[in-house]
Amino acid sequence: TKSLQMMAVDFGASSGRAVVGHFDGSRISIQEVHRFENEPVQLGERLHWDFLRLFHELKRGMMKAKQQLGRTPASIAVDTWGVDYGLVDPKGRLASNPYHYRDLRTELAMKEAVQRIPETELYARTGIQSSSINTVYQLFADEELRLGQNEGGLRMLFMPDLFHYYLSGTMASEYTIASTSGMLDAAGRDWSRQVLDALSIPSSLLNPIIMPGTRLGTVRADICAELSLDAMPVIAAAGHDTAAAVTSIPATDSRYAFISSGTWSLMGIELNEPILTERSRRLLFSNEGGTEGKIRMLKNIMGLWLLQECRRTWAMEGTELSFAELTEMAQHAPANASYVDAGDAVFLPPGNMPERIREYCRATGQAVPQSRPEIVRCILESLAFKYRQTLDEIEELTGERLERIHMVGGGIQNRLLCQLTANVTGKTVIAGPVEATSIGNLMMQAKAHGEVGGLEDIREVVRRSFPPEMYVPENASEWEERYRTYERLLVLQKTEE
Ligand code: LFR
Repeated sequence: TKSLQMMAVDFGASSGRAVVGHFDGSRISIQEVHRFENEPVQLGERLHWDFLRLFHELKRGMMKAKQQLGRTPASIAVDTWGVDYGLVDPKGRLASNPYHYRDLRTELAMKEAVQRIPETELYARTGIQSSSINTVYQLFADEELRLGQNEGGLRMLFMPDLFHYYLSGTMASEYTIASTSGMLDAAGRDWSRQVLDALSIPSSLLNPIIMPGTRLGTVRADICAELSLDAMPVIAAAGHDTAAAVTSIPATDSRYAFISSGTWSLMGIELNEPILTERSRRLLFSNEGGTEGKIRMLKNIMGLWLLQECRRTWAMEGTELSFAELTEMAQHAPANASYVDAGDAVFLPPGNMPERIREYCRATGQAVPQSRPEIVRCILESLAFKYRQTLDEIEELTGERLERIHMVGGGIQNRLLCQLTANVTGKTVIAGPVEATSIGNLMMQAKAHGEVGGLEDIREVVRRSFPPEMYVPENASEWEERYRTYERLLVLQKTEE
């Protein structure tokens, strides 16, 4: 059989990577060729992504991929985090540098927007939980654009679409990334007229929705010349990183929940149709778009962001600690007795995370974790407890018992977190692959090349290629008891109607 050598570029909220993948028709292997930091830039009052630098890193990745393979890859696709976008003018110029979803300008806008269209209706249509990061609130916050009804003729491109545009010259909105916006009709899988109209968001900004696995065109001639590449197809694989990760979950049936673990933890299940009930809204579940028209019903949990931010604060205080060192510290921390709600939006903005965690514990009448090991332990246990809560909620919403948890993504390198997750949920955790997002990206390209069939075939390839690691629950009854305490303290008042 023919061997396909492709490349994927995955931009995460804290780092990015370019990989090459070899697919021989049965197995896929991947090799990282370039890795880089993705650090946001505070410019004046606003928090931005450094798009130009990121585009530069993309090109460096392409150059290194060619060097590694000794020839131009068979195709390229980009995936990124959700919700953010760039605006492009009629001449194709970037009208402004993309904002970071953690920028605070949307907070007021969100309050104003829900005066125009109630959150209940927004949810019933889009299936997306209300959050200040959502594209819909970011666009609503852009008064000039909204009130001027886009007289400048700008086009809005989500981050993966923006990279693809500057690579290929083709403008399109890939379904999985567009589904994070809060502006798609979840069931109809297209832009929601009602939402756009209610918020006066100009539809002239928008591009047609295309499904994952669509070929967009080829890399522009000037970029090929710059990087000495041959003509190379650009494919909209699964533009949303989480959608790409879920595509490559090595599951054999549907009785599992997934956790895509990185800066965020996205926990959920795959469905054929969205759940748009008042209960799922109150429980803060989103219905995002998956590959093959599937729905990813999931909850956004703060994830390793809590730890990344503590690490950044401690580095500024003069102590540089690796994630391995942080976890090692937590292993030997005194028994933990305090928890935070790892779904709480108070943890969204950057800055002084250790103090905010202490403050949360204080305000909820718990012991206040003082030392660094105690804080790290509190974070990891709080994440595991949040996963347990989310699992119970998914079972409630679907009326079905889940058997396993598939954890994928960089966060599974934290083995303590995987084991805690098994302990607190009482379910077997199947961890892997670490590079699920890049693998999902590559396999969707292979699909576009006609070299693999549907989602089931893709998952079989992943199972064959990357044997996962298993975590079996330990000390179940002790953890069950501790979970009951957490539940009384942080769950029950919030979720009971
Ligand atoms: C994960 C992710 C989440 C999205 C968040 C913000 O990287 O894409 O799915 O909710 O980033 O965009």
